Amino acid sequence: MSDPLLHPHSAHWGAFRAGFAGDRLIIQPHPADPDPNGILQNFPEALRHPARIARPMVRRGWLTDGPGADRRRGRDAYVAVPWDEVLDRLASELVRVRDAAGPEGVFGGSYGWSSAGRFHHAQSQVHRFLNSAIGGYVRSVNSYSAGASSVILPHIAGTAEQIGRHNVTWEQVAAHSEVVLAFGGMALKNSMVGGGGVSRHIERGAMQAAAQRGCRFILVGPLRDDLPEEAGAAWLPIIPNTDTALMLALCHVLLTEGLYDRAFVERYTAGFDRFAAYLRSLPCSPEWAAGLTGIPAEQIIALARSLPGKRSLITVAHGLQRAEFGEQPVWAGLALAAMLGQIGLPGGGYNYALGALAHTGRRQNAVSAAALPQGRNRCAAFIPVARISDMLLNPGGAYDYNGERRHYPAPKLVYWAGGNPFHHHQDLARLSEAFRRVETLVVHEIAWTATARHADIVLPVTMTLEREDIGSSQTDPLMIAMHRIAAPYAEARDDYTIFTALAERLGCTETFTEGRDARGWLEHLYNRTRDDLRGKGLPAPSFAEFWAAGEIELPQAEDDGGIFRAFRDDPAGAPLATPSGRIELYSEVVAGFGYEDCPGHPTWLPPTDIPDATVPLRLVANQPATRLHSQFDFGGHSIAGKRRGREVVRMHPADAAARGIAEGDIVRLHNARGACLATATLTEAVMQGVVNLPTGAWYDPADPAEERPLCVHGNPNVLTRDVGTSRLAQGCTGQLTAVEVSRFAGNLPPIRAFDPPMPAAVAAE
Ligand SMILES: Nc1nc2c(c(=O)[nH]1)N[C@H]1C(S)=C(S)[C@@H](COP(=O)(O)OP(=O)(O)OC[C@H]3O[C@@H](n4cnc5c(=O)[nH]c(N)nc54)[C@H](O)[C@@H]3O)O[C@H]1N2
Ligand SMILES: Nc1nc2c(c(=O)[nH]1)N[C@H]1C(S)=C(S)[C@@H](COP(=O)(O)OP(=O)(O)OC[C@H]3O[C@@H](n4cnc5c(=O)[nH]c(N)nc54)[C@H](O)[C@@H]3O)O[C@H]1N2
Ligand SMILES: [Mo]
Repeated sequence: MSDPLLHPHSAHWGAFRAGFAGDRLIIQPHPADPDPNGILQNFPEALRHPARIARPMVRRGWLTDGPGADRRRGRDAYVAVPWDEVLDRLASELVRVRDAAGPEGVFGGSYGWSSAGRFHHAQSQVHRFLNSAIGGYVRSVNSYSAGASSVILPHIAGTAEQIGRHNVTWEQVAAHSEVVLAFGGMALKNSMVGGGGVSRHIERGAMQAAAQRGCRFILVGPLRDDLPEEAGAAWLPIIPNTDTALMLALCHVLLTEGLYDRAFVERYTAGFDRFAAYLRSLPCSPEWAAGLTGIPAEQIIALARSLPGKRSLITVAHGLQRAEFGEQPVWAGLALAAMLGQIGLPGGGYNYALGALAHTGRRQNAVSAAALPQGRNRCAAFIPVARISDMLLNPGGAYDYNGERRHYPAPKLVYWAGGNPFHHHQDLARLSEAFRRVETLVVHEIAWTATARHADIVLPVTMTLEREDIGSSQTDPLMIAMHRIAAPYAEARDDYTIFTALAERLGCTETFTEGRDARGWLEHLYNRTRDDLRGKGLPAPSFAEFWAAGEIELPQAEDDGGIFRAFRDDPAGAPLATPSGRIELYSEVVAGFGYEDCPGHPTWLPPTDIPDATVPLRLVANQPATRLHSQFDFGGHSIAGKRRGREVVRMHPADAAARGIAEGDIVRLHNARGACLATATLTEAVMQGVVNLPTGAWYDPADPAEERPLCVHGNPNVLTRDVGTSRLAQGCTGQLTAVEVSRFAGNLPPIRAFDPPMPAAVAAE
């Protein structure tokens, strides 16, 4: 370490070194990072921000009336309770629920990104604890990221993991791609982030190198900046949620003009005839698609004709499938790539979600990454992750999922550590209502998120800088020894310390801790990687050496193209794990489910959540550039991106003019589900008819007593719909919805998102 003041650490948004100059926290990106991420600069102000939770707190209503449904959740006062007492109370409550209902009584899905350290990873900790203490918990499956794709892709090609993360690499793009047709783009703001950490941000350089070599990038999407300037992309603005129509029209041109790769289709796909019959019968002509997408027919034809015979790569962003019928663009994009015949070639074919995260487009490590074992969950019950409100509001209710008719479980207690449902979920007024139905809500948090403000028991946890850990992911070549940089805030404890204390009270200490303290676990987790290194005959430093060095470089596997390359090279020997062993352009299995909202081949399904006279604009609620989701929204970098204290909504100057909105005005975004305030900025980087308000501003209800309160800070999830993508996947559809935007003329309500809730003693009765 060159600077003795600075110590190694890592976050999902980058590896770095940190330390104090006096009482000022200094954060320096890892010296090997060619393109460091500004999000790192959220740390200095966040560390000791008053939004941090200082001590254990119990909601007054729960303390006085005990567990049970309670309409005061979300607007109640909190009482500070000493650690020992709060742990005793929580332990008895867990015993009560376990005895009454067993593991089915606890919802422990606890979706969320937590922090980068692999040992203190809160979601792994809570799962391990619930498995040890209760024998399991009701879990959630899939993700908000890839809700639709993770269910459809295995039916038609391979797992989302295989198609998204072990496929075409940035090295291949830089060296081989001739055309990259990027649906939803590959915004650098997104690939800046990777779970477990990222030491080198390589995407900008790779796209620049490809463009300089002559590769043509085409961005299909509503926002011009979804590809970096370095890509020199041509922008094809498209009406959101109409990409499937464009893809089908491109396929139609390839089909009717005989431009598609017949040999590839015959050898590597199944069901082409049925798909082709559909293309012809609708017909999915360029003129038809022009009417839906807003892209002129001549442009569609020219684009289709420009693709064959080149090393083309089709990418489809996660964002496209986080919408109504989100399965379709994922499948139609694959069909288009199949007809172009480049799948499995270096830099060519189909890469779902390339550039969505820093994990994609990279080589895999040749040794295992650190991960905390979670134990065994004996409870079979689960929900698709984005059906949380449905489950809580409708316990026992029936729903469809991936060919099954299922029923929602009926948990009594909900335990959340490392996630923020008031960030990630849709229709937040409905989510509030859902959380009011549970008997007990327990939340471990760093800071007073809206989720914590709904909880009955709020336990303050350390943030990453306040503890030691190991930063590691399956695609990053550096494993980081995350040194402790600062002392814990106030009474905050590590999640592991909290769960250990609960395990003692529940009589499962040995199962949960296996006799190790945190340092002991770090060494244990590290030794797995070390054994792999030894097994490969590579230098394998001891834990003490690793810790002193601050990092270790891991060997990476060959850039082998993953399952598509293997399949192309040897279709009989390395078939895909689909029923036909091929890319399925028609799926008997999916067709057999009989879902009208996800038929047996890529299909144009007209979206229903579309503009009308009252909500004439399309809202794109995408990932924020200045933070990871809601994490450290109160940090300096995130705050600097706001204006007048509110999140910024971008809109086209013509849409603003039509509404009398000027640059910097406070506006109200509204629809039938709710409303929020934001500060308007006018830009032609957003296509006309679209407004862009990213996620992540902390939910800040003006009056939490109202049924559908106004969020004064700019959280778009008060507007989005809580509806699944289809009966197949039931994925999150939060990316898009229809809204109106109006100039806000009233008195500006104050922003209180980052003020801690009032202590009970001084709260108004
Ligand atoms: N409208 C709309 N909504 C979306 C999306 C969208 O595109 N549009 N995108 C969705 C996507 S892809 C995702 S992945 C989700 C993300 O949703 P989340 O993953 O829930 O969002 P985060 O803000 O990362 O939440 C992590 C929480 O963990 C806390 N935390 C961090 N470290 C620790 C720790 O060590 N211990 C504990 N106990 N807590 C910790 C943080 O303070 C934070 O509150 O949002 C989804 N929501
Ligand atoms: N800085 C930062 N980076 C992040 C995150 C973060 O919170 N902050 N979150 C991380 C996570 S967990 C994930 S899963 C990934 C998410 O990766 P994505 O889901 O791909 O990211 P988004 O920014 O939500 O969406 C990408 C783009 O899709 C475009 N889009 C939306 N709808 C449509 C459509 O109908 N058609 C077309 N053609 N384009 C459309 C939008 O313009 C949007 O900017 O990002 C990761 N990276
Ligand atoms: Mo995500």
